[in-house]
Amino acid sequence: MPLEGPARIVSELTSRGYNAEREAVTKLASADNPEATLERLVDDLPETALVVRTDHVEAALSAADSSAKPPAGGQEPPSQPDSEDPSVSTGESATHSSAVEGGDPVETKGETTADRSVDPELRSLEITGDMTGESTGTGEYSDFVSVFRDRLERLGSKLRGRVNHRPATAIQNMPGGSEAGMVGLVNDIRSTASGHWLIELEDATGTFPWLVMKDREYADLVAELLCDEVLAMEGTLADDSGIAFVDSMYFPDVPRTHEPSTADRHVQAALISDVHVGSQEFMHDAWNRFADWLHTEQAQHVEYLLIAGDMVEGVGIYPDQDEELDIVDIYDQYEVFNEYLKQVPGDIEIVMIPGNHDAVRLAEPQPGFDEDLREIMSAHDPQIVSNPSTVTLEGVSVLMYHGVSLDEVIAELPEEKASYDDPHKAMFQLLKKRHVAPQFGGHTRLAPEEKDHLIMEEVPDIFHTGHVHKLGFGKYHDVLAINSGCWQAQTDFQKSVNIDPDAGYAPIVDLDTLDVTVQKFS
Ligand code: D5M
Ligand code: FE
Ligand code: ZN
Repeated sequence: MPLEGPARIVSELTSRGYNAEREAVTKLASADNPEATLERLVDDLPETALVVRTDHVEAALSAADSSAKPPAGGQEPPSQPDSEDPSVSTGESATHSSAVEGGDPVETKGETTADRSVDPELRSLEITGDMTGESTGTGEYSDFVSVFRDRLERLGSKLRGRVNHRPATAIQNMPGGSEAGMVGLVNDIRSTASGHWLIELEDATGTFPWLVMKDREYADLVAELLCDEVLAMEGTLADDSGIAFVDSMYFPDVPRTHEPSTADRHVQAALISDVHVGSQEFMHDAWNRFADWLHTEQAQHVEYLLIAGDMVEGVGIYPDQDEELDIVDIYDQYEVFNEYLKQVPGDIEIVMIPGNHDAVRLAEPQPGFDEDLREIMSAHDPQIVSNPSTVTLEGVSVLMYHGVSLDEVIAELPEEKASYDDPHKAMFQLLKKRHVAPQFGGHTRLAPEEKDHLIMEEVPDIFHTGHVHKLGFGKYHDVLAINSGCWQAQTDFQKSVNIDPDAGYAPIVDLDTLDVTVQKFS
């Protein structure tokens, strides 16, 4: 196959040390013989040239022998190292010239645009909540105390105005039969012999038990509770003041009046995650098609690309994972990931956070990649920030979180409230709790810090997660929740537990309307 996809042309040019104007790439892609044109162009480029411009392509085109036939080619992806060769080292891939052979057919011809004019002046991108370099944790027990104290303080402040609350120890001393209220962390959830629910709330002074009667309207909400989340309860004290009967329950929640912000112009963001480069199941063909599509007219308004973790497959993440590794060295995995990233148009702004497969600490919050990894992934000068972080694109705030806690929410809550098939519903629960990872101690590891970085202090306009490898989106009190699928086909483990991943999709959000369209590349 000829070198026809714009992404492959970009890859080939960068592998030879050149950047290229978008229009130049488009012109090359639509040449009769892009391969020969590229060779001629590179031969004729002035020695000092760093950027391939349209006029360079035009000169090469007019000189080219238009009768040259493209060579027959295989089906292998081009500029990337052969995915079936585990010994590949990515440092070499940069000088690989196989980009001119092979390549799968992507129908971008005729769709490409010569005038994808992007005005960088119109853009704005602001990061908040990036804790990279700000970790205060010493690993001491006292840090766990302070992170939970901070959680209770800050999420509690969203509830204290709504209930007439008292400290746990004061409630114990109130006369039996009085009305009481409390703001606390859920310490324990138990069912009683008679089918009622006993919920122990904890605050800075101690704990107090609250009883939800099984026939009360609030009983249904008990199924949504997770340990360590912050909520408020109101109710009536029993005669001996040793317990209270719950009349109402309040969550920090997203106010119903929340009105999301939107961009002032028609501009789009592609939201993806879980690329898993280095896995045998990484879908390079789908990625190539995605990257090619980004160069087309149809994608001309996509100016931002957000990647919510699991760039690479990593090593030693799960037992027996190495049997499915294509690239065994973690740094090589990032090198190859960077090659794939290079296929993305150079004028798209990229923001990325790490996930549980990435080479940063597993405990959340996870700081952004270290200097060595940033260096490796420098192709696009991406914004590399912590998991979680908020990025505000032209006024639209996007809370990015990898999503490990979603496994927990899905495991603990009933099917209709959270499931792998509807991952956004699990995200709704996190929004309601105003915390990306409420429950401590299961899948989700929490780094002891002075501050709880996992609280949703502000309501985001968009909440973007990944991790569960399922695509799903929906609105909760007007917040758009998107879980973005993956680029990894089903693994043996996923087969064994019946997880059927949504691989090779890119949800695209209109930042001016918050509408979503899904592009399929698999
Ligand atoms: O996670 C992808 C999804 O699959 C996520 O829901 C966890 C689950 N998963 C995948 N492999 C395992 C193993 N070995 N044990 C438990 N859960 C697993 P990802 O972060 O991409 O691995
Ligand atoms: Fe993943
Ligand atoms: Zn993950």
